[in-house]
Amino acid sequence: MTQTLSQQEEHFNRASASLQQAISWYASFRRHWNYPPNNQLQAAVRKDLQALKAALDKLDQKLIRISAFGLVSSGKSSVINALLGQEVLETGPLHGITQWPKSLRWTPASGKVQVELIDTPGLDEIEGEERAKMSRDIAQQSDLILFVLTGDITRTEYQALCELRRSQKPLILVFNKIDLYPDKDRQTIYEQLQQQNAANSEEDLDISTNEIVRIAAKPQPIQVRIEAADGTITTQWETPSPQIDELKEAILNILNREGRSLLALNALVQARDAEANIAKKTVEIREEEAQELIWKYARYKALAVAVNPIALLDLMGGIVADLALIRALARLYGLPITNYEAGNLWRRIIASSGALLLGEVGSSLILGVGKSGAAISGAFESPGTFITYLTAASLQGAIAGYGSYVVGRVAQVYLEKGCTWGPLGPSTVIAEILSRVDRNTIIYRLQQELLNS
Ligand SMILES: Nc1nc2c(ncn2[C@@H]2O[C@H](COP(=O)(O)OP(=O)(O)OP(=O)(O)O)[C@@H](O)[C@H]2O)c(=O)[nH]1
Ligand SMILES: [Mg+2]
Repeated sequence: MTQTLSQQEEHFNRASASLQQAISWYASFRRHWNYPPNNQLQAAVRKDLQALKAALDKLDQKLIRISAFGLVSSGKSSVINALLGQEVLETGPLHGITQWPKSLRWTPASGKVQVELIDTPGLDEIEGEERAKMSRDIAQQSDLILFVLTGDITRTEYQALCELRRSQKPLILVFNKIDLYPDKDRQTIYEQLQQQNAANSEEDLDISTNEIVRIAAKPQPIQVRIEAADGTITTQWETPSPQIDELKEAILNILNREGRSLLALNALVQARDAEANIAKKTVEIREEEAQELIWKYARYKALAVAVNPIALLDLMGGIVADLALIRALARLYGLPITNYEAGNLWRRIIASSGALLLGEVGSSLILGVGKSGAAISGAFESPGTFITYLTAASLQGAIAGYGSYVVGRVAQVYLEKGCTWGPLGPSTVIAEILSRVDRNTIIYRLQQELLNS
């Protein structure tokens, strides 16, 4: 338990540190964001920057979001009222009482975290895509999902549940209105779910018995017979008190066991998504400038390599040019990148693209020597040797330029996807790039341009 607690603490602190870093990073990112100033870009990422801040605020406040989903009239609002211990939300037998998501604060008995309970409209209330999007958004922002059902699970519920399951959030299946089916125990419910699973071969819900709770959030009044001392019998309607303990216990268990880690994880996921969005929009909006930049560096490098007769200088100059290109791209995107990071990125690009860029290095040496040889033997003395020189030089230049082009494209995608330095490694990026880039065309283009210049 202590172990878990300290682990939770560690997750929490790491998440907090990571989010703080991201925010200070993007704060300066915004200040340096004038390359030249781009209002369109600033407007495009404003929401993501806010999301980043909101994620940190939520983490700081130790605020856990629990949302209730289910079909209309399954008792979602009643469940939240029962947890709060007061009738705050409107409930009723008519379909569609709750029309918009509503959130309420709840301080559970443990008092360690604050909870925000989110009530949602019935999943079958709002139509189609809009419904799906709303529940996806809310689920995405939640740390724990309560799925409220009554008795047998319907096909619509099953599908909605599968979709919510995909959000990878902890989930509790809340079987409400148990006063109407008191004999159905947890095991029976579980077995019925298994049958549904078997009938739906495409997707497996993978629910365990301890994710199932049985409650009566707002039991119907029952008729009570009262026998007076004189023997007269009267009947009276009495409303039993809600049975909500199983759910409270399940929630508290989850909060104690993994509340802080859940918080940390969700904050990180939100931050990652926000950062990925920022990077994506930045790259999109800067695409044309980036293309120009990459092309410019590729051309310079190709030209420099082609005219320079010394092989070793080719290589060194090439590396310097690639590093400069990586830095220029990072600057264009407003991503802080140090020399060290640029060097690292370059090395990783070279390592991952292996054969391709080794070809550049290899040809640089071979052709470079050929070029040097041609230079020494007086390439400019006869038109024949000069043409040999020019062909070797332009081919080598083209390959070098192509290398730059690849480095540029890879760096571009890497800066976009890897700016969160997430799990997406450069090898994946390389494969992606190389599947898109037509090597021959670029070499051809560079060669043509060199020969024409
Ligand atoms: N018998 C019984 N009825 C319940 C229970 N909980 C809620 N109800 C009734 O079910 C009906 C719907 O409850 P709500 O809480 O409004 O359901 P909801 O899911 O929020 O419904 P919408 O907002 O319309 O989607 C109301 O008439 C409640 O009184 C329960 O535990 N037992
Ligand atoms: Mg409701």
